[in-house]
Amino acid sequence: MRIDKAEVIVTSPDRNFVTLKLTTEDGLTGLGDATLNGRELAVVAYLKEHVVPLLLGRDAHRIEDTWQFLYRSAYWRRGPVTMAAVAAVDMALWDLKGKAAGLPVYQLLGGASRQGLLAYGHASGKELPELFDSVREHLDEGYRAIRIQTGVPGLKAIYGIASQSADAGGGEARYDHEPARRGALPVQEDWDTRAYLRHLPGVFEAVRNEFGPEIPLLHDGHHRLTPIQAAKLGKELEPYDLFWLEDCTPAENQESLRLVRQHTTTPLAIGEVFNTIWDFKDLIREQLIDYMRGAVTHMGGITPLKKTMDYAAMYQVKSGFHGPTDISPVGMAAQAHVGLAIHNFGIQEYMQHGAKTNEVFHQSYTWENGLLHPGTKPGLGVELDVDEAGKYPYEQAYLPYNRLADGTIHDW
Ligand code: CS2
Ligand code: MG
Repeated sequence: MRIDKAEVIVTSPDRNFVTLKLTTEDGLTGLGDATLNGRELAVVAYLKEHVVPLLLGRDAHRIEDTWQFLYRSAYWRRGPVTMAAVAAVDMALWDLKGKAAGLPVYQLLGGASRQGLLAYGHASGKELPELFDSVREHLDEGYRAIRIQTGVPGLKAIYGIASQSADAGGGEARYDHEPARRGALPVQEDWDTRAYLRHLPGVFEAVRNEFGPEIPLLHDGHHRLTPIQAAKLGKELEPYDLFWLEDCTPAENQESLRLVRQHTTTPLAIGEVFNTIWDFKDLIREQLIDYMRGAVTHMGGITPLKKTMDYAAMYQVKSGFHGPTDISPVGMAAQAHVGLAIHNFGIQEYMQHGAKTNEVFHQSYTWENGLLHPGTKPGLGVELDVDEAGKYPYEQAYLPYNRLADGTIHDW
């Protein structure tokens, strides 16, 4: 099954997406997501200039060999750009193998371990009434688990508040559809950790009072706290029984989570900015996290994501794959196949894509009764309408950045 053609398709319906499309000599096509939010064109160049020439004529069946070839022959390993490019090839090859076998990819990964994937949605509000409405909206949409993000008094614009319009100046585009803002330069947001730490526990108390003790609630700290601040927050949130506290502190230094673990039993989820199993090695081996947040697109594909989850299973660490809108429908489908097959599945983030995106990417994954299912079509189950994609050329967009009141740059 020789690879005959390799195309890098860039489109920007509701946001920028980069997709690799492989075509074999027998006309089979495979898709892979290579979207790296705010740095998309770097991956396009990596693919077009360096990877595509290596793929033509290769046997598409040799997934593991191709993965090892791309990872090791580059000499320069790891990192978000490299691993997004490798991921796209890996996903496209699994898509091709599924189509050649006439089976959905999860069947090639060992078959289904459950009926469907528990998924969580993003509820948010600048203040409580808006937040409660957003929670109700998500319950009405069938979500059985909900992430809670709240505004903080005194801060104009912070991560994750849907109603906060994209340009913070009252423009139309909703924030929850896309944290990256179209424009020539990134937008600055402000941050105050002490104000956030004072405010958040009260918000969770109010949400529990309003919606009761059962519903799984999640929160994304978005990498903004020091280890001791994260420990304090985790402890103060314990009465509200969170499903997880995510990215409570930047985790380049994996051992910094030891301090957090010492002080709190609030479950911890980390890993959406990680790119290889090595980034998780100590966190998992030392039981410093409970959920692995890697995304198939940023972890190098289905092959390494499955291996990392097999390693995590030894330590009873479960999956919590990253699933915002900057993971394309191809990436979302790929990680749904992995999620359905692995035993140590925990939960799947599921931020729904916009209408234009769904015109470009025709998915077969389903969302019913709060469960996501990748569908039973051969391969990954997603097709890309190239003509439709052609209507939406790339638009420069950046993720915001943070400065503290004294002007210091801070994690966004
Ligand atoms: C977030 C993302 O969904 C999440 O958990 O951390 O929205 C993240 O900000 C974006 O993916 C960045 O591109
Ligand atoms: Mg996150």
